[in-house]
Formats: sequence, structure tokens, C-alpha cells
Amino acid sequence: MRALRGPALALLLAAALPGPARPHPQCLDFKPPFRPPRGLAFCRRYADFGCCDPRRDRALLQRFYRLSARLDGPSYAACAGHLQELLCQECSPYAAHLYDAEDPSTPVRTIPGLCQDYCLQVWQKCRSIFRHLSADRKLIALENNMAKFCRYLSLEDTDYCFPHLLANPNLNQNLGLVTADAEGCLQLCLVEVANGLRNPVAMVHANDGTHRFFIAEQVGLVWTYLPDLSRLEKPFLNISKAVLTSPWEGDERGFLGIVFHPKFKFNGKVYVYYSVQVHYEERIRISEFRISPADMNALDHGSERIILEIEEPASNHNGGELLFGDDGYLYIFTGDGGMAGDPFGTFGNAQNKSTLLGKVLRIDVNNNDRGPLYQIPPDNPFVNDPKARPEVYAYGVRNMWRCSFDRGEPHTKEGKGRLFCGDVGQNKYEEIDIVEKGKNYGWRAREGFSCYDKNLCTNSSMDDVLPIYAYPHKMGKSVTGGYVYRGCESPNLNGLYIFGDFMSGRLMSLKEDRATGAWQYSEICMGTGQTCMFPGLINNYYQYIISFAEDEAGELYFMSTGVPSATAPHGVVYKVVDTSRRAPPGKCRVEPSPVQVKSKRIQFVPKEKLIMKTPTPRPRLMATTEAPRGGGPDPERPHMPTVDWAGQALPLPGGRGRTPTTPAPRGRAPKPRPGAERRGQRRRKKPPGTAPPLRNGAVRLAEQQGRGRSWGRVEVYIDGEWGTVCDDGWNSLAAAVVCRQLGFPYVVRASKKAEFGEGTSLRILLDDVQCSGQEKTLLECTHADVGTHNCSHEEDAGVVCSMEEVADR
Ligand SMILES: *[C@@H]1O[C@H](CO)[C@@H](O)[C@H](O)[C@H]1NC(C)=O
Ligand SMILES: *[C@@H]1O[C@H](CO)[C@@H](O)[C@H](O)[C@H]1NC(C)=O
Ligand SMILES: *[C@@H]1O[C@H](CO)[C@@H](O)[C@H](O)[C@H]1NC(C)=O
Ligand SMILES: *[C@@H]1O[C@H](CO)[C@@H](O)[C@H](O)[C@H]1NC(C)=O
Ligand SMILES: [Ca+2]
Repeated sequence: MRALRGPALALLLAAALPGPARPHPQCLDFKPPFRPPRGLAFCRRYADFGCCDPRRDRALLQRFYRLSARLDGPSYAACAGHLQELLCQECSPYAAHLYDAEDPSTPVRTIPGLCQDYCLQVWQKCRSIFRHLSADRKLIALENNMAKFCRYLSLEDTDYCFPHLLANPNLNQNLGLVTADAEGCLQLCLVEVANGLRNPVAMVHANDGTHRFFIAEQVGLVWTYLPDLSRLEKPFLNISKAVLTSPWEGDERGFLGIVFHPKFKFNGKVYVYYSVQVHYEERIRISEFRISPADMNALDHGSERIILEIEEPASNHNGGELLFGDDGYLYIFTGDGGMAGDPFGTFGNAQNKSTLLGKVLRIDVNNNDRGPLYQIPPDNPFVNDPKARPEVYAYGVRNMWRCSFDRGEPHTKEGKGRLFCGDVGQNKYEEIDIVEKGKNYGWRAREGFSCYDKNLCTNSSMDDVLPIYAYPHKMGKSVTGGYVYRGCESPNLNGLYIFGDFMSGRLMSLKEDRATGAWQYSEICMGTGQTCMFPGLINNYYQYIISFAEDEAGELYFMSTGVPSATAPHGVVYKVVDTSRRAPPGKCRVEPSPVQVKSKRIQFVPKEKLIMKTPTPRPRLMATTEAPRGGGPDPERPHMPTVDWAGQALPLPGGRGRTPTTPAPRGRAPKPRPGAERRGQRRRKKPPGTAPPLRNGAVRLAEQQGRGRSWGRVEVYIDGEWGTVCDDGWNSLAAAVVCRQLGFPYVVRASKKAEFGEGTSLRILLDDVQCSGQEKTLLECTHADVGTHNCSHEEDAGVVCSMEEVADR
């Protein structure tokens, strides 16, 4: 066990898994192979893809010169080729396999595992070269016994030894390309980056070279994280007192967005977007804060200036994204004001340019220290339209949840500045839009590509822009917009727009066909088999995908939770990693500028583990390979990472390490979790211990549209089962009981006739419910006997509740 000791060893063991039946591409530093930045002069076979960069290649060449100087003329002629081949296996994409470095519990070989026929051939002609190649005394001792010698150098599986492995089409096809499963689902992996968060809605960076990141929780707290993933004890911002939200799952109100001014480094300004209640009126508020003069990791809480407030007629559809464009202007993404079907006014808010709801707004907050808090950019599209608010940049938006500007292709900058958004749909379709100035994105005339309001939709003067992609509700019911990947560490993902769905937990991607401009869809799954079998990587995540993020270096993250409540600390931040090809060593190194820390640091402790679906027990190693080889230090042994394994192996933000985890019992795989499933192993089950025990008469809402949990079909829990209420006499008194049970003080209306869908998978449990409105549960109202009814699911009852008094429209 040279080179791997102490914490590094513990970490290795934690990552130790039942060994592969087949090798997978992995280098001796435990990371995926890469495409060398320039060609290789010596190990040319691996010039396109492998584990050596030109520097390592030169070192191998030097070693070759040193070793061949020890050979006489005839030996050189016969053996130089073999010598080169043996040396160059360190550059093979399967190096870890050939040197037995995949299983950290066995010693690393000094000579790559050889196929028997090849070994015999080399032994016959050139066995003397081995004593120069390896200091392994045991090997040298076997030098004169061909059978024992070659057995000692053999690899367990004869197909995967050198050189047969090179000719194995299964291993060499698609090498270096993103792996997809049989259904075309791209196989990616994750790194856990932060956890224990309460509905993490946003993760942003300051663009100031510090590579800090800041994670916002819906309750109104923002935390500072350092590049080593430690969190500062003192919050960056705490406006939880002002922020309006509730513990109810799916509440769309709260702290929703944060963005650093592009010149934050110089002006210390940060903008936030949150829900507030002002005199019984619900609003969204966009405020400016300044950095604290005394602490670069905290905002000055007294510096708040309210830039803009917009009244919200209902508790859902509050938008929440804030972005700065390359133009230096602040983009604000509002929702249509809520309820269902954008019911306000003659044709809804989204198509009404004289309201700020259902819009993308663009304002200028630069030079606002004196005079107005914001100005209208002179080239805003409707500045000359007297019927339009001048802030409007684009309209016809329902509830854009997460937008991003494309950073552009790293070298050519192609695609830079494109504005991608996920717009949450009504009953049928979720969509991805590219937002452009002055354009109409269709809502409520259109939902996705289809008509929602037929009268509006057929009006040719609509002239709306269709989405680049829309998906039906069988795939997910609430889109979460993501990012075009432009990071450094996963080069194969460059140009892929990666997004997800809050309800179904599906991860998805779109790639533009540059010739046709069409967007091609691929689902993203979590890597199975050996795809994610690298130290520190996991392949599962919680289902409710809340948001995506980019760090300062452009790497991609997403946040999800197992319990989508603003008070449940089950949110995790994941970094997305493609193991099919990494960037060449050193290419993605960042050097964070120093941060002065005044508060206590809380070290990050990862909790999630790789899930092996069907662990293949690793065959016992052959007796000959069990003895530790290579007793003494060998100056000429293959290049192995020596120390700081923990600090180097993990592709983390800032390239720093993380705290080692407790070693897992060796040779046993972590048990697959309940709820892990093939499609991405997203977890549907809540973490244990979070659900309160159910009482008779408990209620829940099913078939929510979008993110709203304030309305839906009523489901009631009686004697161990969930069922529906079907009732033609269902009224607002009964609905009031349900709303109050769910924590909403107001009922907007009682919904009848299965408006929110038929709960056909459940039994009808209640009928003829008559309440005074003051009961604690529906069971306290008079009702027909449980399970006795003379109605069908077509009459399933629902409710529309509210946190505030709203007139039904
Ligand atoms: C945030 O502020 C509230 C009061 O405004 C306080 O009760 C709470 O403890 C603060 N939280 C943190 C983590 O500082
Ligand atoms: C558009 O919105 C404005 C502001 O809310 C409102 O006064 C007006 O009545 C709306 N127009 C229509 C046609 O609904
Ligand atoms: C189509 O829309 C325009 C502008 O919104 C409106 O003036 C016109 O009356 C509409 N036409 C019909 C047939 O509804
Ligand atoms: C269902 O039963 C109630 C009384 O229990 C009765 O008033 C009502 O007419 C019945 N409805 C139908 C559709 O049979
Ligand atoms: Ca649309």
C-alpha cells in the first residue's frame, strides 16, 4: 500500500466498491482519461485519448532512454519495441485496470498485466528488460521460470490484459464520448457539494476571483461557502423575518433570487428577489444590498434599498429569477400573478403589456446612488408604446422558473448571451424558451406549442415565439430551467443545455444542431455500472429539482431536495460530472483569490453515497498477485500519485479537497436505497423520520399544476388509506376546512366535478360532506358513511386555497 496512507486510504476505502467485471477507462490518478492538449511524441498510440499529457510522455521517453542504455546492441534491436510498449501502458485509458489500481485494496503493479501469449513472447526474447523495469524482487526471482513468471504478470481476466484489450471492440468503441444507455439516456455522475439546506433556491458566485459561492434558502437566508466547501457560520444575508413563505410543500413564495452586480468587486452591490406582505397585500420585492464594510462575507443588512415592488394577486407564480446581461442591465423574471389560466383582466396579465406580471423586465440599476433607483434602458422595446410599461423586455410569460445567459463556447464565444428560460406550464406542457427583446412568448394564448386560449391563439397578430422545446406532463409537471454547460472539467458537455423538472425529478438536455438550428433532446440518467465508479462520485439525487447553478469557473450544479418545504433541511447541492472524458491535467486549475474570514468555518461532510445496482462480487485475486510486490522503493516505477489523493482526485469547485468520509466495510457495496430506480436513480422517498404520523382525516392535494400547492384535488386519509371526496354538494364551507388543515387561512373556492383530475387510482372515501366551516377535519362534518357514496370519480372534489383574501375570478 505504498503511496496511499492515512486519510487518503480511508477515503479510498470509502469509495472501494466491488470490483468491475470489466475494466473501465481510468487513469492511475483514479480519474477518467483525457484528450492530451497536444500530440504525444513517444506513446503515440494514446495521443488522442488516454492518461498521459505531453509532459508525462516526455518523462516516459527519458526513462526509455535510460533503460535502453543498459541494453546491448542485439537486445536493443530485439527488445526496444517491447520496452516502449510496456512503458506506454501507463498512458492507456485503461491504465488503472492494467496496473491493478482500480481496486485500492490490492497493491499497484509495477508492470502492466500481460496476456499470456504476449508474455511468453517477451519472456523468450527479452526477459532481461524486466529487471530494469521493476524493482519487484519476487518478479526478478521468477525470471527463469517462464510459467511462473507469466502467471505472476497475468491479469485475472484474460480478455482485458495487454495487448488483447487494445483489440477489444467493446472497450474501444465510443471511447472518450459521453456514455448513453440503450435508450439514449446520457450517463452522468454527481459530486455532493453541500447539504442540509432548506429549499435551496439559488446558488450564485460573486465573479470576483474568490471562487466563493453563495447558496440561498427559500426562508430568506444566504450562506457563504469557501472554495474548500466549508460554510461560514454567519449568514451572508438573513432577511428571514421580512420574507413571506410557509412550511407548506410547494409554497412558491419566499426568497427566490439573488444576483451579484457584474462589478460587485468594485461596488459591493447585490440584488435580491423575495415575497413580502405589506398591509395584507402580497408583493414581490427587488432590493439592493451592499457588502458590509467590516466583513467581505456578509451584506450590510442596513443597506437595503427597495428597487421595485410588484403586487401579487395570488400566492403562486411569483417568478423569481434575477440576472445581469452582458449589457450591464438587470433582468427580472416575473410570473403571471397566479391562480390558473392567467385569469386577470380581459386577456390575462402575461399578454397585457401595461402590467409588470408575466414578463421579462429589464432595468438599469447602474449609477443609481443619486437620483432614481433605476432607469429604463433607452433601447427597451416598448419605451415608445404608451400602452406598455417601459420596463417590459419580453412578454407572454407564465412563470419562468430559472433562466440563464449562455457564456458562449469557451474559444469561439459562439452562443454567448443567449437567454434560456424554463417556463412552467398549466395542464399539459412545460417549455424551454430562448428569450429575445420585444418578443411574445405566447402565454395564455399558448401553452408549449399548443393552444391554451383558443380565441387568443388563433389571432394572427399574436405573433408569438414558440419554445425551442416543450414536454408533456407525463414527463414532468414543472420545469426548472438550467444552463448551457460551458465549464472546463467535462469537455464533452460543452454546448449542452441541461435542465430538469421539479415534480418528476427528470434531468434533461438539449443540444443545438448547428447545421439546422434544431434542438435535440436527450434525457440524462445517472451513470450505472462503472460509469460513476470514481472516488467521490455518486449517482443519485433527491427528486425535487429546485434550481441549477454555475460556479465562477463555469462548472454546473443543481439543487434538489427530498422534502420541498421551506423549513425542511433536506436540500443538497450536486455538481454534474461527465466521466467519459475529463480535461487534461492542470487545464482547469483555478487559483482563488484570498478571502478574509471573520466567522467560524463549518467543514463540509458529504452524506450521499454511490449506489451500485447489482453489485458484482469481485472474483478473489489470484494467489500470485496477493503477495505484495516490489519490496523497496523503485525510482523507475510507474507514475503514481503519492500524497494528497484526497485533495486532488475530486473534481470540486476550486479544485480543492474535501473531508474524508468514514471507511465503508471493505468488499461490500452500499445497499441500494429504497426508491432508487433505473431512470437516474432519483429518490422518490423522503428521508426517514421526516413525515409526521398520519391521523385520520388528514388531507393532501393531488394533481397540482405547476408548483402550486394551494389548490388541487382533495385526498383524505382514513383508516390507513388515502381516498378522494366525491360530492356534488361540495362547497366552500367544506373547502375551508381542508384549506385550514393545509395551513391556508383563506379559501378561494370549492372545486367540483374533478376539475383537478379524477383520482381513479384511489377509493372514494367521502360523500355528502356538510360542514359548518369550523371543523378541524372533514370527519367532524356530517358525511355519508366512510366508503359509502352514490357518486363517481367524475365528481371528485378539489379546493383553491390562499394565504390571503382573494376574490375568485
Ligand atoms: C436570522 O434572523 C432571525 C431574526 O430576524 C433570527 O431569529 C435567526 O436566528 C437568524 N438566523 C441566523 C442563522 O442567523
Ligand atoms: C392591463 O393591466 C392594467 C394594469 O393592471 C389594467 O389596468 C388593465 O385593465 C389591463 N388591461 C386589460 C385589457 O385587461
Ligand atoms: C387580435 O388581437 C388584436 C391585438 O391584441 C386585437 O386588436 C384584435 O381585435 C384581435 N382580433 C380578434 C379577431 O380577436
Ligand atoms: C345521492 O344520495 C343523496 C342522499 O344520500 C341524494 O340526495 C342524492 O340525490 C343522490 N344522488 C344521486 C346522483 O343519486
Ligand atoms: Ca410560451
